[in-house]
Amino acid sequence: MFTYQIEDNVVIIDFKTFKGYIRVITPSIINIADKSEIPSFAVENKDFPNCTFDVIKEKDSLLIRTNSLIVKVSDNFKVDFYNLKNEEICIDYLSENKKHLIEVTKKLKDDECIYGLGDKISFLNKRGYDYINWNTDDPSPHLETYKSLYKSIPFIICFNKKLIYGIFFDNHYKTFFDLGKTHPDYYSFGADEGHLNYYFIYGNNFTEVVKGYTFLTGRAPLPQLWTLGAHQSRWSYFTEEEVRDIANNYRKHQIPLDCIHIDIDYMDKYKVFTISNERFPTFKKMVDDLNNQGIKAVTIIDPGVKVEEGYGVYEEGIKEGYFATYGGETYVNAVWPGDSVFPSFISEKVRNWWKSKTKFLTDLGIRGIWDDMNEPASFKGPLPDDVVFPGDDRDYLHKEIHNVYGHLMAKATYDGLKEYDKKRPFVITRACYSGTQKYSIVWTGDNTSIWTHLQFQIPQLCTLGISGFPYCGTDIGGFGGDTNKELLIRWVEASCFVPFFRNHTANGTRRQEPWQFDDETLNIYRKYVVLRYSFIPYLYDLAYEIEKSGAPILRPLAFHYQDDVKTHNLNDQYLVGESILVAPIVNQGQRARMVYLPQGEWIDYWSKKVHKGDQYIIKDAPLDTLPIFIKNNSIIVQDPPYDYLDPKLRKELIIDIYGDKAKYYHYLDDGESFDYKDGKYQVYLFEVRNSVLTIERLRNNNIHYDRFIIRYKDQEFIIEDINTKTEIKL
Ligand code: MIG
Repeated sequence: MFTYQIEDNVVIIDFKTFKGYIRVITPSIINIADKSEIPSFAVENKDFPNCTFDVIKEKDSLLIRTNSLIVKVSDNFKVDFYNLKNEEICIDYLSENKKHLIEVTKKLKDDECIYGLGDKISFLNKRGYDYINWNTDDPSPHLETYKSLYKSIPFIICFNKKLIYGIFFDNHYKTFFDLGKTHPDYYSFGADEGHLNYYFIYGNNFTEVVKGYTFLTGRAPLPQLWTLGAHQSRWSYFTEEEVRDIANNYRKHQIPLDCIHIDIDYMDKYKVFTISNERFPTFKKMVDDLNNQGIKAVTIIDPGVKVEEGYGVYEEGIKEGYFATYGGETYVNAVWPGDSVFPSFISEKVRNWWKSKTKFLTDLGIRGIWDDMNEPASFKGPLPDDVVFPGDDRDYLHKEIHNVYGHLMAKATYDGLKEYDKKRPFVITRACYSGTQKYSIVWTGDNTSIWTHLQFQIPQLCTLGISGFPYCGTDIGGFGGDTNKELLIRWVEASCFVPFFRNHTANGTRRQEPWQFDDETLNIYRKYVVLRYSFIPYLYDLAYEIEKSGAPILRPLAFHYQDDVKTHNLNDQYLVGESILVAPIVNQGQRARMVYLPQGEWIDYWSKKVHKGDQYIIKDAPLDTLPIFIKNNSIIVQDPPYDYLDPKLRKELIIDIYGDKAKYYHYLDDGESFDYKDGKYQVYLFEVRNSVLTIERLRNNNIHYDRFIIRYKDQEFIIEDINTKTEIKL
């Protein structure tokens, strides 16, 4: 039998041979650990407010009771969770045959689903599969059989139609999740190094669990408005002329565009923070000209620094001891520049140095940085586990920081852009850990131009969203291999609402800019980019919401309809916020599909036909049609058409009313600076009731539109945005 003591919000339990620590973070978030202070890369802010709880000693167990949970602790550190009605939420199973040094096994209910784990290629429900978190760059086509991808996000959400909770296993060594594969009634997670350190996150619904997880690991900050626009990329646009040509073609074909990404070949011999003068003789002028066309430029940066005498970045790093070492020598592996060395981002000194380097790019007008290869990837075999990364306090081994290498690089990049670009930093990273969302958005790495990858985009992006990464996207059209007309069209349609919208493809593949096929492709491509731009205010409102609740932009249907089991395994539809349901075509040759409409009423965006929910319908979807449904009794805000997203041009807003009773908050700010943190933003309340629309500014300041265009049934009204509560008879 054990003894215990309470210190602030921690119950320390002495099991004689070891101690267990149960920290009550909030009434519904409990931390279970084998040590009192465990450093974390994900949970940066540990100043949790005090929270009251009772501890009751029973015969064989200890009950910790909060306002929403009962935690029951028994011998051998068995920890069970009950709600206040004494229903089992999550029950430990003390397994005799553990596979890992640290391992926790929990019971699964019959109808329980498991979502989560970030970018892994799979359907939404991962029950029955096992995974490994070890950031991996594997260039062959990613399939369901993959155990690891680029990202490590050791967070799962377990739910059935009544109960829901999350588990965040904050261990950044290699971690293992067996989600009912070995035994159908149990799941387990573990590691062979680091600590037992997990958080149990309870909630009444998905929203609360994701809110709890992002309360711990942080929320993706509000992005600049333009980053939600369309991006075009290719590995690579090799010359200045090629980049200009892309911009001109977009403008010529009247397809909105906000950003061009410049891949590795802009550098001189792949040396980071250099420019090839041969291929980009007037790089800055090119970037300025793009800016004048309303197009931002983003450059890729890899962590590997070329070994070359006389190359400043290399020489400085060597002189200061900033690179990883092995056997006392600087560790060398090969990446794009050939022999390369790896900055030790675990050191703040190194991060500050890297941060200072980003000025080279911002001085050239670059507005965002794309961090690639930061698993870290290497061409001459993986880095040995015991490569040393010098830190400020001690040395760290590769196996310890592998999964946070991308996280730390992204953080340094974020700090650089914040200081030199001065706007809300736009960083894109391939590798990351839980919590990286505070610094960077993500894309899913090297997918392939195959229908399977278009199909997986939906569960993959929905999963990233509920795992803390709302700003995510895949390479539209597919990266590896040649795309084709139909695949590209369906990919653009399926991505119409995807937060990070970028067409990108690999070196040597068929070109896939919108005009590379025929007029039909061009027209449909344009139709969906234009449509996306019209929904930008709605997406930006969701972005504002993310800072407050962590609720993602793309949501699996179970997010809002957990009590409806028909949503639990729905992998080919998603919600955008609460009011838009999208059901893309993700199969070749398909021209109609079944759509599940959950409870309520849903209005076909194209035909305006009203459908009852709680049923499956068949929707025709010729090549140019993306099935979109709007939840009845919603207000959808939209923009008039723009070629690019300049917040200064935004003078009018479209208020599109569906149904007769709706309430909607709309957010407006300068779209780029941090001024909103000082209160420089507006929130409007739009409300429809009894055939009257009320418009009200909730904040007393001078931030506003010039006019509103109101659409209701077949009517359209234009009214001025005035600073008093206005009532409009519909
Ligand atoms: O080894 O920079 O995922 O988006 O185009 C390939 C070239 C390196 C991998 C990235 C991809 C990028 C490519 N990079």
